[in-house]
Amino acid sequence: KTVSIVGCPFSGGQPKIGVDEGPIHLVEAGLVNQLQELGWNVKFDGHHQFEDIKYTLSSSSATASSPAAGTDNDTSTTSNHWDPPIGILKNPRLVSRVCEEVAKVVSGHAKKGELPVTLGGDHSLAMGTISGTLDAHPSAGVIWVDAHADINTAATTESGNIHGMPVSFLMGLDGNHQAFSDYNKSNSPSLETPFAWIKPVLKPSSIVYIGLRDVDSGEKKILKDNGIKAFSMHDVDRYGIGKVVEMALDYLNADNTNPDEVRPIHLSFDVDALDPSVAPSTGTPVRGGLTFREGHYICERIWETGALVGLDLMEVNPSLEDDVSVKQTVAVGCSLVRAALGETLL
Ligand code: DIR
Ligand code: MN
Ligand code: MN
Ligand code: MN
Repeated sequence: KTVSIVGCPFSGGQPKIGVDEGPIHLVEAGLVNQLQELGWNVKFDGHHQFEDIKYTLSSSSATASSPAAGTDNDTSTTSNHWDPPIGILKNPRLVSRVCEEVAKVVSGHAKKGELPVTLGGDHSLAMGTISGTLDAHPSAGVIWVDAHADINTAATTESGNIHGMPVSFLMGLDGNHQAFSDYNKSNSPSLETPFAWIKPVLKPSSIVYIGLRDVDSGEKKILKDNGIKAFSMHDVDRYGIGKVVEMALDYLNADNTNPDEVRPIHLSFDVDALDPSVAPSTGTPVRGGLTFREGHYICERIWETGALVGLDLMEVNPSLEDDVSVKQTVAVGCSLVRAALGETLL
């Protein structure tokens, strides 16, 4: 059994610098050794730098139009002159190309029978990881653990931050196509959406959410209209985490295309699903989240199914909050990964 660590120091899907250091801190905290101690053969040959992508984009930018400054006033990231916003989507070309590369890397590992563990970096990366998983395991279902639904389209996003949108692209939702064709109607030259490479591989019935508590009104409508299964923190309170995870697994397995085997599962874990008292160093903390044990229970129970084929651990930002908080958040990140990879309490 081999796990491949896919380190993705990338922050382009949101405006706060530092989330790109998440994977570096997770590895420096000893994650590779910890997984070896669990009996895994661990492949890790350094973090992906994506420099070639930035270079290609910046050197082909002679035709790019007016350099647009970032519109956030609370943050430090402004958009690159070679990747101006499309509508209000920030860093669209960079995010898209990075995810395209991540998709190839993840799919390559998965097809060799390895378990890809992607360390973010911001959650826009899941466009890559889930595209990669579904390329290798087309019948896989997704469990998305997050405070947020990350399903805004280009038509509904209020922030323009693509880490709030990956699920909509994976599903090929109409709002994205509509927004790009509207954009092209009012802009010349018109441009092809840089997201054209993403195949709409994720059916609305192939994902289930756990931990939601900060969902935009446009996203609520998308979840309703598409009949997407979601367990909010309200449901965690009502049923307890044990029942919620069973319902989530039953839901995905009821839709299994091959009823003779357990359905493969990709777990995409945004560390902000945890309560900020447990994981403070993250870009968009929301009160009222999962406890330390609830987060770990989800990982342990999914491991127990034997069906895990892909794992993401996203949005650890070591530049936010004090040193103690950073240590705590990095440690809980490592410990969630261990729990998903078979660490037991007894
Ligand atoms: C918000 C926040 N729904 C957005 N999303 C976050 O920007 O679309 N996702 N923080 O992780
Ligand atoms: Mn650092
Ligand atoms: Mn997220
Ligand atoms: Mn989130």
